Amino acid sequence: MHVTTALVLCSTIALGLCNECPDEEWKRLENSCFFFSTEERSWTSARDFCHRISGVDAYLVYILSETENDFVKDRLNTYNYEHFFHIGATDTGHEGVFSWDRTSMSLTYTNWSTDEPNQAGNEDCTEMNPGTGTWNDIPCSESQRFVCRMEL
Ligand SMILES: [Ca+2]
Ligand SMILES: [Ca+2]
Repeated sequence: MHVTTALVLCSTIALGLCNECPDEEWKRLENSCFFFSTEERSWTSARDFCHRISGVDAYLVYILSETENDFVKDRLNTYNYEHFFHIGATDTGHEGVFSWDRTSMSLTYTNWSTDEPNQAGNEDCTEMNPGTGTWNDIPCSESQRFVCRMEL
């Protein structure tokens, strides 16, 4: 079922019946659903895509714990694994202070690679290394695959 169709249906029936991810393209961890793209977009375009795909409340992935980071990393490994993926951390608002696209809140959990974030050139967005699960700041214009997340 198409994502939008599933969401429209869910919005019209009792809330408790919709306590599932939109479709098989979304992978579930506890009460969150994760979408792993196979296309590449800039960070900003990926963010907008995540907002649009849900129709309501999906964002570039935010990661709040090692468990969540491991879940995302393991999924990246099952999809493809030369590809690095955008995650939702950005410091466009305040250089050097990263926050999540979803909340605009500072990161409580981080898994930066050694010597990252390093703002090499002009790096205000963040990718995950699918092999290690570690993060690196990169230019927001870089085209990458990406991960969206929504709450149930
Ligand atoms: Ca930066
Ligand atoms: Ca960097």
